[in-house]
Amino acid sequence: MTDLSKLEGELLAEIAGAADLGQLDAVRVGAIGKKGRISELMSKLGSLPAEERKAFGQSVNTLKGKVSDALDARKAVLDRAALEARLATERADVTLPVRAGSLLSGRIHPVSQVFDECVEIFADLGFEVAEGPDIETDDLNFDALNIPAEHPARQEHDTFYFAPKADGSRLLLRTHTSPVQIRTMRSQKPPIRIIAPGRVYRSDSDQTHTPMFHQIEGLVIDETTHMGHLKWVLEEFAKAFFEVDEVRMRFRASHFPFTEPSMEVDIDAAAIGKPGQWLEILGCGMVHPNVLRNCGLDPEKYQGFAFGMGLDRITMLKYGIPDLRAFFSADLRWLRHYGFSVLDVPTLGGGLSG
Ligand code: 2NM
Repeated sequence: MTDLSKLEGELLAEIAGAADLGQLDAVRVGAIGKKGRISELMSKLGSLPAEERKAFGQSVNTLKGKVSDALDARKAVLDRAALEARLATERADVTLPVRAGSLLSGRIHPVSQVFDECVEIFADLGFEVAEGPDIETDDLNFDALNIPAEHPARQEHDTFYFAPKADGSRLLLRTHTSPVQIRTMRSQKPPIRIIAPGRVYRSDSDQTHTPMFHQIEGLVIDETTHMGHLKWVLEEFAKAFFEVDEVRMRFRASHFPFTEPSMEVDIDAAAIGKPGQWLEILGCGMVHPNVLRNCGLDPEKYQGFAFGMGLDRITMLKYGIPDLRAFFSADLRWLRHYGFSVLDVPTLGGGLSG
């Protein structure tokens, strides 16, 4: 028994004296490791006379418990000290200015900036962002949208087709982001509130058209969604996007196969400091009953609106960029002039464009 209390005193002193986690682990192995001093005592148990075995075993177990507790307590103290030491060396002065480097010299492309601004505005209005592939089927890009094979819009869209497959079907580069709306209507139940921003492709190239450009389309489907909702959403968008308190808008009757009625929307250029002119910014309408049916939605129960606008065009309008082709020229001087700081993330609270 005196041996055990002596051992206890020694081990507790070693534990208290361990200066770091490495030393403490060495003490642990020496005490309760496989060949540690307490484990050795346990292995001697078998050689004791039966009447001593129980009491001795209990004493060794009590000792082991005390030593384990002391090891745990010391480990907690040393862990804490190690963490404090690490935190002291990793302290950062957040008041220092940003270090010159790629974060400061890099620039966000104006189209990317406008893309992010639109996502921010529509997210605030309760829209989710939906995405889909750039390569689509005839069905999703045209048929489902009430644009049948011989419809003139099919030619107007100047589609880039891939070589036909053995079964005659062919893939294409999407000419608008509407296939994303079709995919969403076919896979989700209303209410639906989405925007679909992304790249689109048309075989068309001149001063004001590039074969790849960017669109943002929107879709709202519910049981009572009407044109008042459409006009309100577009007005809220236009005010937020052009960062003005009021914007005059004009809705002109138009025609798209996928909406009825269809409208084109102009804004008073006063919004960009050039009063007295109307600028076309988007197309919209109430989703055609055929489109709803093509997506498995009952047009007697559901209705909604959709809109589409060219991001490149509204980027030029908002930021006064005169030449569309410079967008894709990868000219660093142009990007330094028209680009945005990486750190200037557009938010409604902090101002969209900084
Ligand atoms: C536009 C104009 C009007 C449109 C319609 C749909 C869908 F899938 F719901 F039918 N998506 N986008 C739409 C409507 C697009 O772009 C000028």
